[in-house]
Amino acid sequence: MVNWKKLSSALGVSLLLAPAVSGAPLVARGPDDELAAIALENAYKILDGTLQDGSSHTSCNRDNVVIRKEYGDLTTDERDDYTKAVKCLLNAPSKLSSSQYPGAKNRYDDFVIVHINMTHMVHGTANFLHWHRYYIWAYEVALRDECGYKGYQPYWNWGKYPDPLKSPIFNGDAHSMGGNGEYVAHSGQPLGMVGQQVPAGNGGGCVMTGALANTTVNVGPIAPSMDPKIGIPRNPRPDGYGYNPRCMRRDVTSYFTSQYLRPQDIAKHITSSKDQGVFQDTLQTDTRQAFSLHTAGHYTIWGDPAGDFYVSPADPAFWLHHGQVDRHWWIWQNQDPATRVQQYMGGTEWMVMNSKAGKLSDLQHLSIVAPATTGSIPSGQLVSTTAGPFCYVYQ
Ligand SMILES: *[C@@H]1O[C@H](CO)[C@@H](O)[C@H](O)[C@H]1NC(C)=O
Ligand SMILES: *[C@@H]1O[C@H](CO)[C@@H](O)[C@H](O)[C@H]1NC(C)=O
Ligand SMILES: [Cu+2]
Repeated sequence: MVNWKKLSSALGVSLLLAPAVSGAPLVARGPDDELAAIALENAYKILDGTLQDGSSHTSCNRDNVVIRKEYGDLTTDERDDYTKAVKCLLNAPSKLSSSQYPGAKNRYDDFVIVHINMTHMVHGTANFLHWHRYYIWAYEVALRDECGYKGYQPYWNWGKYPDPLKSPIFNGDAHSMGGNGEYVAHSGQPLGMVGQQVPAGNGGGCVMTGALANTTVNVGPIAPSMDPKIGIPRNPRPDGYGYNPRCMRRDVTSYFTSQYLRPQDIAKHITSSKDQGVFQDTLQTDTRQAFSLHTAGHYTIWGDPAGDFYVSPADPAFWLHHGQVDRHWWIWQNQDPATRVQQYMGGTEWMVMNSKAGKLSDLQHLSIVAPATTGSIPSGQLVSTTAGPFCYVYQ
């Protein structure tokens, strides 16, 4: 028998065993994976009732809890099932009014439009993580209930792929989420007010490879971040809801993964604060020294719509990135669930100083994409992934 413990310490890595119920042992790759293993252990203790997080876990238990996996840990058949379901949403009819939202051409667009509509109320606010957790779950529900998907929402572990173009997510093979865009000459773009710049890579054009090749984006742009000389057409309406069909573009590079999304960057962010307010602010705020994890993930994909603050969910890779944002929060929460899960801090409007403080009783809305069984739901029901409407953990 192989002595894994000896072997792994000889290799300079530590081996962590996940709880038996979750199946295969998890070989830790970095400090972020060790934190993830602690989170999973604590999440199971909560389900067993041997650890409390302040939520009541009425219907979720060890037998029915769902495991969300990393995209690269899915089999190629599972990846195909996922991209097939995404394409199904892209081809299903919209439920929105075509006079109010002329760009809503399919069910997938409904999700994009809800995000556009709520952008100012769900970013830089107390509910940023809660609302997006609910939003991603609603998308998973739609893939399953409306498109027959049998799996669960996968995520993109930022630290796992030093070069995202070699990852099963962006490598452009038939099982990927689509590859890089084709090369077009373009320049980098300054980002925000921090004096940093997104450098131009070898893409920038339409995504022509992988399962999601030739995806059409119908709404926006609203806050385009690509070089204007590429000539991406403007939306016919100032609110961005007009019909503006164009190819999905990407410019995927390792610029962000190589310096801001490494395992040690991820682990450092998780361990840097016990305070929900500090955690969510630093997750989203770029400084002169470093891009935040949230920003770095978005601009690793870049292009149009992924580089557009409002319209970014129109690139199907959005859900893998924000799945990881949700997982990152889950890992942080589950380092010490008793003190972290019920914390709620921050305002209710983006970039508005002294906007009304958020409360756990604030209702979170998903409009036309809310699952019929949940509707609008208070943030206090969205704090735990194994309480309220949720019953999942991350592996
Ligand atoms: C957009 O926001 C307004 C105001 O909050 C709301 O009444 C409307 O239903 C929203 N539309 C969609 C499609 O979510
Ligand atoms: C994408 O569209 C191009 C041009 O219309 C076509 O040649 C190509 O076969 C399409 N690729 C896929 C995977 O659908
Ligand atoms: Cu968002």
